[in-house]
Amino acid sequence: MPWTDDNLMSLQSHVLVEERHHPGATGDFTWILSAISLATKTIGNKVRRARIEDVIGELSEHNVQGEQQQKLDVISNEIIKSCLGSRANIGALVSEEEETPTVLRSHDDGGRYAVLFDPLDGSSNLDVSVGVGTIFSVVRLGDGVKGTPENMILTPESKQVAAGYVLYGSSTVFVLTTGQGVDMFVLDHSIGAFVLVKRDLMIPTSQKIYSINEAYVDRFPAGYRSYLEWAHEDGYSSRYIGSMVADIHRTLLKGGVFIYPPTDDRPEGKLRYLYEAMPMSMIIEQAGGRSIAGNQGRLLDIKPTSLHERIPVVMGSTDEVDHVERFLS
Ligand code: AHM
Ligand code: MG
Repeated sequence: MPWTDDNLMSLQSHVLVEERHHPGATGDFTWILSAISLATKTIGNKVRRARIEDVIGELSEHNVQGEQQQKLDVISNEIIKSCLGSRANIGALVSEEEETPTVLRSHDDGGRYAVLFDPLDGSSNLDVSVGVGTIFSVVRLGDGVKGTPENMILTPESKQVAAGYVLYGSSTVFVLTTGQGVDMFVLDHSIGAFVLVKRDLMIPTSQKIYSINEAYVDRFPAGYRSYLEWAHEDGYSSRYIGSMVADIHRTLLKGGVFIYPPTDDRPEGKLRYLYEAMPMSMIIEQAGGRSIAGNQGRLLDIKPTSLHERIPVVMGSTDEVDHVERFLS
């Protein structure tokens, strides 16, 4: 029976169907995404029970970025590593929370992919039950590229081939791109599966909404301040949750622009290239939007030189990104 919008389709079966359309497909994605699906269901369960299990709050440790780690950051990181660690085609796991990648196997031993992830983005919002999320990126490692895992991931021969996020909000939403558009799934708790709710999601081309931490305005470069003045006069509305996954999810569905600029104290911005900016840019572009690194042009054209690099971010509806860019150039 051909697929229609009325068919019930799980994340796993959706990926299997997509792979069938690619001659030579090896089932790699099915294998990796089923592990991500298991990990995020487990993390979602922890997030919902966090108060009850008393895992809200900070640890005494700081992560590699010097930021205070939350208990659930560490728990989520371990859950992802334990679910993905057994997948035979993954060579390395790279987490925002850890300084060095976890190397699982060499390319020669079948480790053809690296999975990069921010296990629990926005975790400082957990104690007030605001939506938080997991962001991930799947990178196909370049054939024959040798060296440290860092070199193998950052070399131009290695390519991001899939990206997604899971938002633990009023519903648990899985948004995925494998480079053929963006699909959205929602966790049906009664059957324990992510089910497809929307194929080929497209971001509206314009919407007068900006999403930025405006309290830092005095520390932004002049172009961002001028943009905000223009947007005030032009009747824009502001929406900022302070949890990137939730802010991007709203931007994807409703349109607008999400901005995290450089500031005087953080000249590179706050968001991490590999774990936040790169996967979200792929999703936004696949949904027909734009993503730029402030005044440095298309974000995905910039090649990072280290794993934990930060980058300014302007992404969302094409017209809205164009407006911001006008003031930055
Ligand atoms: P985190 O990875 O430490 O949670 O930080 C990233 C979060 C993003 O979710 C969010 O967009 C941003 O920090 C908010 O930062 P700010 O509080 O400076 O506005
Ligand atoms: Mg984060």
